[in-house]
Amino acid sequence: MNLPIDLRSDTVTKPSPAMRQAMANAEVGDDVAREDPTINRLEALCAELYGMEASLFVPSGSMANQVAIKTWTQAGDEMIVDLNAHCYNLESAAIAAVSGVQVAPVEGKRGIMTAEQVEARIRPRNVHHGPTTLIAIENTHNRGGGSIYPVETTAAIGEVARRHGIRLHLDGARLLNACVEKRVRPTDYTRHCDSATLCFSKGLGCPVGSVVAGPREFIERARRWRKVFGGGMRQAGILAAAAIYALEHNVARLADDHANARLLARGLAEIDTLDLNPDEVETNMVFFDCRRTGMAASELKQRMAKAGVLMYDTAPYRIRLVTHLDVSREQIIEAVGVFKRVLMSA
Ligand code: TLP
Repeated sequence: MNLPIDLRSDTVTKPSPAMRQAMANAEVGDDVAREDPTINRLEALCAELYGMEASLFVPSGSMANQVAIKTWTQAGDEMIVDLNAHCYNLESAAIAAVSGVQVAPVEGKRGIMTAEQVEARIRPRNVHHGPTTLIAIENTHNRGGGSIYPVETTAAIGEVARRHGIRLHLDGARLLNACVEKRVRPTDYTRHCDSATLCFSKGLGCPVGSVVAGPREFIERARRWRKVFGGGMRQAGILAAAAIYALEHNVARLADDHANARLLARGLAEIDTLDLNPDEVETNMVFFDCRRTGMAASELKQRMAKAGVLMYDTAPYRIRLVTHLDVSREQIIEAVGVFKRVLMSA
């Protein structure tokens, strides 16, 4: 069998030969001078995909989020996010370090906040508070289990944001997973948002790259912050070519990753000591609780790695597995077999 089976993240995917060919053939120029035709094409394509005026190519999903937060806010503002949001928990405290913004966390269900929860967290405008100027949602929600924001909830939060004169940012690192699964268009979500991101280096299989999209004037200011952050790239059209290739070839197949995640979850649910509900698997992520194995997540992770299956522990007894275009259905079946062998010999 093909070991190791790497289920740590969809970020581990490597560019395919065809993607590398597209990269090799890319026309390039100096993107800081806006002379890279392939980046210009990608930014136009993504603006259209999201129904926004403009978009900006950046090196990472973290930079996409943090450039957006920096551009929408002033130091001393407050922003509302889910308690488990990536931009709050997994971007090196950049909201504080880079924007000087205070987070008002809301405990969403599987990462999904309701409009009522969000509205209740908006600060009244008086001298005791930093003004709430931004709300950020994440779709799909990573720590929420790869969960999908309902379109109606997105619309309801958008309505609250507009009514209060607050901006709504969407961390859409995996928005296309949600769209493929729910058979909706990206614009069904993004039309309720002021800005939105998309990552190419996750399930779409690119080596590097994300975009942030929004109104033209916002993107102009974001372009300056990208330069401040050191994200002004030069002949990066070779990276944009990979992203264009991914948009053309790797979107519909995200459904295969979701089917593999469901298969994996059903297999793991047969193991008595693993706690998970396969019905909660919505996209390409499977989380389970391993307390009843008698092992901490870090120990189970190590044992599984020795047996050839790689995964991440995300809490003392919580493990995450992610399916992606570099793992086949056969490897998923094999991974379940490895789990059974490791846990039966434990
Ligand atoms: N997520 C990574 C790790 O950081 C945990 C992963 O393996 O899932 N938004 C969301 C929803 C993300 O999941 C990630 C990456 C990012 C933003 C940041 O993207 P990068 O890693 O490109 O900075």
